[in-house]
Amino acid sequence: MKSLGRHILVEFHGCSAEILNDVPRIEQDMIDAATQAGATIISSVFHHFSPFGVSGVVVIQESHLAIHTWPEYGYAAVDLFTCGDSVNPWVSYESLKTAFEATHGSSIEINRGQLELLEKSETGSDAVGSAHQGSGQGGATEALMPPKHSRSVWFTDRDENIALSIRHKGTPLFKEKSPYQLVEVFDTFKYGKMLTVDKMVMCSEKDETAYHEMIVHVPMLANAEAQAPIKKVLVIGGGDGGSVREILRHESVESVTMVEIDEAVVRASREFLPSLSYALDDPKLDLIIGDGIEYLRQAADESFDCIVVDSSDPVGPATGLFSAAFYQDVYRCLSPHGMMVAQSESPRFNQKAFVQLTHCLQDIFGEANIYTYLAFIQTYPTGIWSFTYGTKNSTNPVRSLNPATATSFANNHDLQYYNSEVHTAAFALPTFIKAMLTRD
Ligand code: SPD
Repeated sequence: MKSLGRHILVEFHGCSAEILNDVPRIEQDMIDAATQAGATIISSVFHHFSPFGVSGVVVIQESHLAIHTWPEYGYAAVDLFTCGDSVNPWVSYESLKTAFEATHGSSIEINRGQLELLEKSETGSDAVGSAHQGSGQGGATEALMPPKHSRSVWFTDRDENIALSIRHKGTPLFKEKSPYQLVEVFDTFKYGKMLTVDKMVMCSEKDETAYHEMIVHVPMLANAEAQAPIKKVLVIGGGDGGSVREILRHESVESVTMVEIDEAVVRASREFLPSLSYALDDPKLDLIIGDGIEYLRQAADESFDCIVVDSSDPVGPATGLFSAAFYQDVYRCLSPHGMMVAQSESPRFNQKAFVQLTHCLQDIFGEANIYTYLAFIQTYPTGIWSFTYGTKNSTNPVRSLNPATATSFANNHDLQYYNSEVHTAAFALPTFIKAMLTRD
């Protein structure tokens, strides 16, 4: 029976759950399956769904390949729709079955647009000129505009209710399952190279300055004119090097110790984020690959003037960096004039961690010695991010600022986010955030 198209509806069962949740991989598998079948790729759009699943379409000159996956069931529903004789959809079927490691697949084929049931309008096809290769019309559009493959692949940082998606170029530049987490680097369209761990954004080339300038210069400049200079700094986490880069701008600093648990983060950053990681080669830095919690447990009392907790989010290896035991060690290891700062998550995206960490620090440092401040981080879900400053010397981080010193520091170092006005304003909390932090 002659028809305009062949539509194969495919069920793949027993597939690898990991593959079925991997957007760039599925996109590549679908593109490969189309190419192997003899199709010409025009465009692809792929999305990740929360908490699991991928949907996507590869538009081909001869129609389309579409997919939706349920990794939790090891199941993928695939549509293979082709027009004309130049493409064999069964080649795509076999290719995808292998790529998804399916234990079995089933399918039905439907003829779409059966010619004996159709009546062809002469005016329509001649006037418009069909670019649809399989329709047999050829056409002016096709001759003048050869198809160009455009991709639309998105990284999504999300929980069950909120997500932030960033479009990237598809295949990760770096992908490694370290003993601690999945470390990846993506090449994004708007934010340059972007480092992620366990599918959460850590930093990107184009907006990392907001995070690193704010986590470092707020505490450092608040204490810049204190009687005892800040000489010894400890960074927990921070394997990309951004925090160390900012700390080393301060001339009083004599040494920085950084304890990063995951050498894969350091390696990925050295290779793909050189504008941050160059600081990791500074002679003032002692870079330790190890467990920051254990390091502090064994560190001497009062051994650091400033401790920066540049952690990832409170899942996996960073969970302990949100605990009271860890911050008791932070307090103990600070010199009498010392202070600390921690990234304390998003008040909206991770309200529980934000509130719990603030209260935990208040219990350890005293409520009057803990200050929350905010910054806009465009690549983090909700865009609004918090830092928590704790002082052992009762320095108020707003009143102690010398605006002239902060201004000339920001200008001299060509800072992109921090300035003296931002420093002061960052401590002004919206009412709903103050309310979150109010203790019963
Ligand atoms: N979801 C992002 C939490 C912040 C993690 N720290 C980023 C590391 C940058 N040095």
